[in-house]
Amino acid sequence: MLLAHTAAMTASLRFVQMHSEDSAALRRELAHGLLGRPATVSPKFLYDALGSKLFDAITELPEYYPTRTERAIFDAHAPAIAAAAGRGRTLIDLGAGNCAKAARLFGVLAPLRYVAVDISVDYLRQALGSLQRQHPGIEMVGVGTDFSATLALPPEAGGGERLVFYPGSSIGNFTPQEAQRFLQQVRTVGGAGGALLIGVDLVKPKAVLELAYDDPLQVTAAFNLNLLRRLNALLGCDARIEDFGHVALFNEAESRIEMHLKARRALSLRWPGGERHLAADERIHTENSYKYSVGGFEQLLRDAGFARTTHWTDERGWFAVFLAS
Ligand code: AVJ
Repeated sequence: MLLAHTAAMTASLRFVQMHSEDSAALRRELAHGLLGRPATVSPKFLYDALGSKLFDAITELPEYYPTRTERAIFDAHAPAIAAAAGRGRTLIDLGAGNCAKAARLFGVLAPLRYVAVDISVDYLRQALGSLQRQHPGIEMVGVGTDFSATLALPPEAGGGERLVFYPGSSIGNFTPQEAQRFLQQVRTVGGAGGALLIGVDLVKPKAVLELAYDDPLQVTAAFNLNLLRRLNALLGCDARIEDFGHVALFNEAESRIEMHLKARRALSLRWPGGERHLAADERIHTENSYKYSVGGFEQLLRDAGFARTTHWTDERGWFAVFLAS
């Protein structure tokens, strides 16, 4: 009896891997970026097993305010957010990772189905497995796909009224133009009656921003420098960590934090089939993290076709959670 019951409860957990990583394409992408002026490496390469752990450590730093500020907003306004977002929907979690942020909202949102989307389905297996045991009444689907290029979901994601959840201000990695395109795709995926619940980091004094991305413990420096290990592993490059320094600066004209890896001396990066010379102090641009005003992000949502928007923020106005439909 107990066994049969358990089997029935775990029957609603499925996994779908949509894209599988093509290592030749990744090598081409990395070489192309290194040969650019300036040299670039996409921030998506920050998140291997070690990089994901370093990012988790960043979220614990006193200087890195976004994660805990967003959590405080969700905690303070959970009933209002749930009332506006609607209960009993299909909750689609973009960049779900360990699924913890969405799980905290299960109580108030009471989703019928939870669709966790991340780049690797393997990363989702463990988190969804234990989550399903805690919430046997929620149908769960893990989807492995790189949604940063194009957002498309498999039929397993199911229908129903969809609430797309995109927390953490990951939208900041897109340029505003890319962000608008992405939000249009979210609107399409959400369908008629769909809604978006999204966390957005706001503009604030430069010193606060720069400390959040260049912490004294140097965890963010390690997170950034880890890209060199990725270059070596994926491209067969010969980068030496000790030859580079971490740079984080707020570009006010573009309203974005930029991360760079700066060569401490003139050097050449070599890999099978390619080479890139860097002068002393020349930089590899590794990440943009755009910061919005409330009005600026509302405009972006409208431009993407969302008619109705609401938002919640913290006392300092450092971070905002938007609901758009
Ligand atoms: C995961 C993209 C939201 O931009 O704040 C943290 C990544 N980079 N510290 C951010 C990041 C350096 C983070 N996002």
